[in-house]
Amino acid sequence: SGDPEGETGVITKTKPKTQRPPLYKVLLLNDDYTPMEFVVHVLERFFGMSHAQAFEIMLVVHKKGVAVVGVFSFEVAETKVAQVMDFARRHQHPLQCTMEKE
Ligand code: TYC
Repeated sequence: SGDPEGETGVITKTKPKTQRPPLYKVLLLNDDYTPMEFVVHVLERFFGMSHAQAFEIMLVVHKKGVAVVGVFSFEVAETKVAQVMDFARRHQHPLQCTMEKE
């Protein structure tokens, strides 16, 4: 009694858990028809990549079938997916972009 740390003399600290929002991966999928240059343009335009970076990631998708192109909050990820899907549709390319919880 009279011991705020209990009777053992061992001090235990409780760390307040800071709440972080969940993050979402935005994925780009390969297909046989979307031109490589169009995909590079999408990565530059919507994901702020340099031309070299965009070309590199485009080749990863082309060879492996899918790649993570960015990690964002739910709202930003949702917006990126919608922007890419709309841009691809307007240009009549079958490019697919999706998101998944990290
Ligand atoms: N496979 C396409 C082609 O050969 C290029 C491509 C790359 C398409 C990445 C989609 O997400 C993609 N023209």
